Amino acid sequence: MTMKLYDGPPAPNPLAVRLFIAERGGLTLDVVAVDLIHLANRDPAFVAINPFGTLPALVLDDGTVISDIVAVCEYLDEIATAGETLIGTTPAERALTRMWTRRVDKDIAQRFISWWRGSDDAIAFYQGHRIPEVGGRADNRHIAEQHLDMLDAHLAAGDTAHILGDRPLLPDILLFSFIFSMHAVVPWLMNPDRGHVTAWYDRMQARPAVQPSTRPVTSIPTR
Ligand SMILES: N[C@@H](CCC(=O)N[C@@H](CS)C(=O)NCC(=O)O)C(=O)O
Repeated sequence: MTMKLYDGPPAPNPLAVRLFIAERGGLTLDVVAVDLIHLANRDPAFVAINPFGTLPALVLDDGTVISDIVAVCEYLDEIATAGETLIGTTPAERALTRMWTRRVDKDIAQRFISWWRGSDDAIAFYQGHRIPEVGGRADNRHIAEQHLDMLDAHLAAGDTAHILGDRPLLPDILLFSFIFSMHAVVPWLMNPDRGHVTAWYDRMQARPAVQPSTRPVTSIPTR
């Protein structure tokens, strides 16, 4: 029996995990695609697996369920049998990765996701499943934009291709996946005035792992 990843293309959280797996290498998983567009993830059969009803969810050989993408990625990073860590090799590297992962997730990605969840389209889509996030939309946008500006300044100051150096790590993968999946419905997200963020996004998009990760797969073999 191998681990099973319950996946939900084309949404941002599942994409982040697929892209992480592709960039990390050294992992073997079965992938079960759940029809998120028709909210099959809210059916009793899936809620019995992940009581939160969200995707993705990683089910380990002993039945343990991990359903938060940062926890899933950190777990996979530790068990991979080849490739290079995307978290860090020293305590300081790991601390910086976790610091930036938390920043880009909490202050950028979750802010624009909350902004979108307050839109009429999202409210209609999630009706009965998620509490509509109609309050604080302007603040969510403001905070996301402020932190995108700070990321732009960080990329400019560091003169590095990615958030923590020349290689994309978990914070790059997480933020890229969210922007890639959502920028069409969050029109203020990719402001050309943030030239360093735009250049970073383009570099991420050009990576060979991106295109295959955006398509549904049924298994992810060892590399
Ligand atoms: N904290 C969870 C959030 C996962 C999440 O919200 N996934 C979205 C897809 S991007 C989802 O399942 N949406 C469908 C729903 O809530 O019914 C994680 O990190 O994996």
